[in-house]
Amino acid sequence: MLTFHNPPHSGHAPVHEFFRGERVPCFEKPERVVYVEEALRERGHPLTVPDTDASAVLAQIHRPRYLAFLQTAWTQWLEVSPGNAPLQPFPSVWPVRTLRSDVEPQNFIARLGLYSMDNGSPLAAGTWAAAKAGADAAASAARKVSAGSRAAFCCTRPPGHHAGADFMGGYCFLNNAAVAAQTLRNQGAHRVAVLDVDYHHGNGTQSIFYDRADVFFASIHGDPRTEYPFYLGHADETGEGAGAGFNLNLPLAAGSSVATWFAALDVACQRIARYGADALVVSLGLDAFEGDPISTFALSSDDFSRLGERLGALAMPTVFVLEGGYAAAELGTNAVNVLEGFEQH
Ligand code: OKP
Ligand code: ZN
Repeated sequence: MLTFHNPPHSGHAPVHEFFRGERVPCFEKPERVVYVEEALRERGHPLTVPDTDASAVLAQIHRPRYLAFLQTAWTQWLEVSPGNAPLQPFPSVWPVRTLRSDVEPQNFIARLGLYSMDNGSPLAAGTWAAAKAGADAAASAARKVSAGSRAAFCCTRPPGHHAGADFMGGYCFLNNAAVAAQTLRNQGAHRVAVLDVDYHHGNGTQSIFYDRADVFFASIHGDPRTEYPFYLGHADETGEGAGAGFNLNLPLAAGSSVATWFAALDVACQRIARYGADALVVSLGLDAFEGDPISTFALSSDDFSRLGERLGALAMPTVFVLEGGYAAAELGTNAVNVLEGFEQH
């Protein structure tokens, strides 16, 4: 399968995140895509560097002041103090209900909180370059698919589906799936479906397209009553305004069986077929895997082949975008199993 990667991803290498009050090594680490790249090469899928600048489409997806902040965030952090270079900034204050988010504070950590949904999206020196190159890959893949390729895969990190129009969250900074969907629209697709199979609900993608009828969003994920991102992803979120009826959430109880997961996949695929999309974007998180350290679903490596086959049966031009998946050594097998299962159709 045609695959784009983003070599600058390696410059996004924060050291630690917070977990149960402790600092622990980052789950979302460069080795993740190194394993996927190895499996792709071994199994005969060459890697291509992006050839499209996503800047214009990023301006359609994200708010200007958020893009301006993210692009210079690390420089701003060093301007607070040059001694900050080896340190990771984390937000500690957020504009929740009754607080104002229209005025940008001058304090850097307060600005970081304004543009974050959690303290789980550590920044590093190369975060912007990595995220931008990932968005370039998503735009490149969508252009290729618009031009007639059956499918393309973005083997990129950091992931994107938790990032909203003006905030980062859950290791995500720029919403690559939204960039791919919007690029497909810009290139002439009338309707685009986004299917998010990551263990965690794609709150950013949902929110970006919530009031739009031209992009249908469907997601299978751990029930947000117990699973991250907690504050979005419930079954009663069906879209609003022009987008009413064009959002489908299929939350599953933590610990749900593989059979339950594939039944939900079938519901999502039937709705996507009925929607009549011209193209599909798959937010391909691999953390529904039985060996994943931060999820509770139980898909095996063979089940990822079945997932690919089911998606291939939709017979739609498709852009795959890598999202989560933290059993790093197995990510290559599981990702390529999806792609090769897809290609069987
Ligand atoms: C991102 B993606 C563990 C905290 C977990 C939130 C999970 C983000 C998942 N230390 N942080 O959807 O895979
Ligand atoms: Zn996830």
